[in-house]
Amino acid sequence: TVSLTINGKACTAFPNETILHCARRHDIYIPTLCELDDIDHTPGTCRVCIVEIVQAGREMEQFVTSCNTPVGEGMVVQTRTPKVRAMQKLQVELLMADHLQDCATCTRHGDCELQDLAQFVGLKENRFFDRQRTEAREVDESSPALIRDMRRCVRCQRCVAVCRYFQEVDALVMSGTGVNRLVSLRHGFEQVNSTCISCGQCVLVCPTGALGERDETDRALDYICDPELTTVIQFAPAVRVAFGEEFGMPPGTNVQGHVIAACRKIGVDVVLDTNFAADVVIMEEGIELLERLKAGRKPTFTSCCPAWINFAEIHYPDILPLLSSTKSPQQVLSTLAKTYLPEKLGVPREKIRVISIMPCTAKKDEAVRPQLHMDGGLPETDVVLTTREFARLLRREGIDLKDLEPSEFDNPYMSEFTGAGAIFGTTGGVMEAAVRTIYAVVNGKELEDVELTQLRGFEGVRTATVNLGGPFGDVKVAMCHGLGDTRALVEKVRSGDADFDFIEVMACPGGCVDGGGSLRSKKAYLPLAMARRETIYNVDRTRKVRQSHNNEQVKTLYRDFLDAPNSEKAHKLLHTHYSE
Ligand code: HC1
Ligand code: SF4
Repeated sequence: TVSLTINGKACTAFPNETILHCARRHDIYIPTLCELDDIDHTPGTCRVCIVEIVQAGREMEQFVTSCNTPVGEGMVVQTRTPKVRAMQKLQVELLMADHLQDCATCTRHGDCELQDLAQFVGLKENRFFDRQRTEAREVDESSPALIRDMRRCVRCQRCVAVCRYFQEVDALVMSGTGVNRLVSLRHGFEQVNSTCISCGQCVLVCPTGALGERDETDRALDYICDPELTTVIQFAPAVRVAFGEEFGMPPGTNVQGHVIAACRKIGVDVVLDTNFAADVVIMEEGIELLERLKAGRKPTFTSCCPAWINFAEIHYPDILPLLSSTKSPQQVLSTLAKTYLPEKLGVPREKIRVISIMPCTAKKDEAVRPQLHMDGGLPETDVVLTTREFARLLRREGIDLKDLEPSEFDNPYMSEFTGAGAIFGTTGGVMEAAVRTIYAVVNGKELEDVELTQLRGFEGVRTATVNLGGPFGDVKVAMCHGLGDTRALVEKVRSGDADFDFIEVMACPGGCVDGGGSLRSKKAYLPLAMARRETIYNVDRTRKVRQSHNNEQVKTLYRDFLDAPNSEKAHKLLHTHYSE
C-alpha cells in the first residue's frame, strides 16, 4: 500500500490508485463532473477535480486533476485551500460559459450534476457566457425517443464510453476541436438514421440535460383532460419497483398501489397492467416456440425488448427470421385496449387513447413503428412516458406519491397478472415465465420447481438446460442482457458456435429494472438493480398463481375473443414482423 495525507488526514491507498478514488474511499469529497467510477471513466476533461499536491522530497506544490493522477508515497494532498477552491470555481464558471442558461426550464432542473457543482463552488456570477456560440450548437430532435441537446453538453464523454464499452453499439463519437469539440453521432448522422438503438443507457450517465427522452407529458395531459376521450393507462412490470425512490421511499419499494392511485387522481379513465399482457405474450410466444422447435427451427430469440429489436434490425438483419413474431407486452396490451376492450366497455376504439409508462426510451420508438399501427393508421400505443416523465407529470399535477392511499386495479378484463408476468421486469424473467408454461403445455402438468435459479444472476449470459419432456427432451435456453454480451452471443449463433433453442435478450444491463427510461442516479450507473429485482422476485413468490396459462383473465380473453394461442385472430392481432 501507499501512505499519503489528504487535508491532513493519514490515508492508505492501493498502488496506482488515483487521488480522487483514494479520497472517496476515505470519505473526502472532491467535486467532479466527468469521472464515473462505475464505468471506470476518468477522461480528465472537466478539470473540476483539481487539487494541490506536494510530492515527497519536493517543495514545489503542483495543481493536478485528481481523477487521473496516481497517489505517491508520502504525498501531501490539499483539496480545500483558497487557491484550490478558486481554481475549482473558475473551472465551473468556464463550464457554464457555453452551457445554456435556462436551468429553470430544463428537464434536469434539480437533478443536475452541473447545478450541484455550481452550488458546491459557490458560483455567483457567469462572466464568460457566450450566448451566440452556445445557442448555435446542435439540437437533434430527429428521434421519436431521444433528444440530444449539445447546448447543454459538458464534454464529459460518459455517454460515448457507455455506448462504446458497455453496449458496444459505438454510435457516439467526439467530433470537432477546441471549444467546438462535442458529442455527435458517428459519420455525422442524425439520431434517427444512425446506428443508435435508443436503449437510453447514455441518458442514464449524462450529468446534465444534454441527453434525455422526448418529453410527451403535454400530449398525455391533452388526452387525459379531453372529456371526449377514454384514456387507458398501462404500466410496465419494472415501473412499480423502480419509482418510489423519486418520492423518497426506499429503493425497490413496491408502489403498484400508489401508481394506480396516482393514475386515477390525474384523471385517467381505465388503469390496466402491462403484467397482464406479459402473461398473454407467454401464451403466444410459448406456443410459437414449440411450433418452431417441432419444425426444427432454432434458436428463437425473444422479441419484447424494443432496443434489442432495433439492434437486430440495424446491426444483424440476417438474424431477423430467428426473432419471435409475438408483439411485446406493451403492444399486446395496447392492441387489446383498442379491440377487446371496446367490446367490453362499449366505447369506440377511435375514442380510446393508450398511454404507457415504461422504464424504457426505446418503447417510444416501438410505438411509432408503422407495423404497430392498426388498419386505418390508428397507433396501437398513443403515448409512451418514461418513468422519469411520469414522475414529472405527477409533479406537474402537484402529486406526491407518498401521500397517496394505495389503490387496487378494478378492471375485470386486463389487470390480473401472475408471478410469471411480474418477473418480465428483470433479466431472465421472460425465459423463466415461458418455461413454466411450455412445460405445462407439453406435459399436461405443472413444473414442480417454478424458479429457474440458473437464470437468475448478473452475468451477461446465463444458460440452463430444461427437460421439457414429450418429443422435445432437453431444451437449451439462455438469457443475455447488455448489448456487449448480446453481440458476442449473436456472433456465436451466426457462426454455429452456440447451440441454443431459446434465447432471451434484454438490451439494458439488468433488464427493465434498470432500463434507459428509469430514474437516474447521480454519480452512479445502475446502482439500484438488486433491490428492484429482489422485490420483483418477491412479488412472484407471493402470487397465488405463478403461471401465465393459469391467469383467469387470460383464459377469459382466449375464450371470449382470441379463440386460442396462435389462432388466426391471435396471429393477426398479436404478432408482428421486422424490417431490414
Ligand atoms: Fe419491460 Fe416488457 S418487461 S420490455 O423489460 O416485455 O420497458 O418492465 O414493459 O412491453 O411486460 C420495459 C419492463 C416491459 C414490454 C413487459
Ligand atoms: Fe448508444 Fe444506447 Fe445512447 Fe443510442 S441510446 S447513443 S445506442 S447508449
